[in-house]
Amino acid sequence: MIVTEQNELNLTYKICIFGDSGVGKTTIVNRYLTNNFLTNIKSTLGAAIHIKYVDLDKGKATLQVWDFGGEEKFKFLISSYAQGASGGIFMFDLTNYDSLINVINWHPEFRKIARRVPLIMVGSKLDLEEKRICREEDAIDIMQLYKFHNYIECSSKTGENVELVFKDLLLRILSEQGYAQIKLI
Ligand SMILES: Nc1nc2c(ncn2[C@@H]2O[C@H](COP(=O)(O)OP(=O)(O)O)[C@@H](O)[C@H]2O)c(=O)[nH]1
Ligand SMILES: [Mg+2]
Repeated sequence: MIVTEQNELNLTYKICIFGDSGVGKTTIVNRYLTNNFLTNIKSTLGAAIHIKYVDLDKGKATLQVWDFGGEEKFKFLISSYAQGASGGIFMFDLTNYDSLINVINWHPEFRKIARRVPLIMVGSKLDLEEKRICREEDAIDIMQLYKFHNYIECSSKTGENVELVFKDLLLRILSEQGYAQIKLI
């Protein structure tokens, strides 16, 4: 934590996004950062790191958003990426049941390193209603069983709940770090 001369907080947090290739990790980060919807993004190699500044009532938070390349062959890198993480987003595609099951497979690696940090589960592509396969009840069961802190469904195409995903996680991180009274503006 850094307190500036004006007595304002400047908090920096690392947030990691995991999930199968194609669930929409890079797209949600782009939507959150730029408010654009991108198609045909190349599969992310390793991880890409993005920065987002969020205004707080008593200063600002700098979010380092780590977009993890979701391919199986990069799974061994999870533990190194998890180092120093303040929170995690585990994403699956509501139209792809395997991607939901893989949330269960991905998260123990992360938990080993970042034990107590808030983790939220995110169901993506909410706009593809007619192709939806994963039921909300199934996702909530997994959330409860594996002790995720929340479950949110969103669409990077329409933008629905995209801000909420990051706000919810940031508020949980702030609370975990002893800043429960801080508000986002
Ligand atoms: N319809 C729809 N397509 C999406 C959404 N989010 C991502 N996509 C598409 O899904 C594909 C994979 O997205 P990408 O962000 O590259 O997935 P990643 O491998 O998890 O980073 C791309 O063609 C995106 O345009 C969404 O909310 N709705
Ligand atoms: Mg990607």
